[in-house]
Amino acid sequence: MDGNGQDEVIVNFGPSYGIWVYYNNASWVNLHYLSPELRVTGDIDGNGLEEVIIDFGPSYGIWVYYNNASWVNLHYLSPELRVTGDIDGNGLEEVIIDFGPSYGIWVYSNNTRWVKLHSLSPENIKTGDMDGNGRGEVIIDFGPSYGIWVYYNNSSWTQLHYLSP
Ligand SMILES: [Ca+2]
Ligand SMILES: [Ca+2]
Ligand SMILES: [Ca+2]
Ligand SMILES: [Ca+2]
Repeated sequence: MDGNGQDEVIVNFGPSYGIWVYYNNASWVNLHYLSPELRVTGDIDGNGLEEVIIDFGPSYGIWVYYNNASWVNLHYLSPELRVTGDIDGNGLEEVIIDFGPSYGIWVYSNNTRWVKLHSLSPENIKTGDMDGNGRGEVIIDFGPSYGIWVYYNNSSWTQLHYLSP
């Protein structure tokens, strides 16, 4: 989170204590008094410091803690699933969010704009650069009716398996 080469540990201690960060293998700092529902990290503005992306639930929506410094509201909805990954390979990580059956999957691309990825709400999402070209794949389990699909290199869909794992 502070870009010094030592990873922080982010811990949700529940409603009584909120969320805390163990910085640089040395000290605890309270990040927020609320106990969030879900969180991920990723460098979404590409400056070398990891952002913390937190879903505070239906009352608050999703917030980003940018560069170990400031909170910004990313979306008023509370998502069902989300992951990060640099799917266009430009050094800024995208945030990929399942907003549920009414909205489908959206990508917050390069810290600037929302792009719809798919109208279905999946069972699970992962990211990883499967073909090693620097652009991340999005691996999605769409459930028993559709199986697993991969969105390759920010450009094309391929079915990976007909079964839903
Ligand atoms: Ca650190
Ligand atoms: Ca950053
Ligand atoms: Ca990117
Ligand atoms: Ca790739």
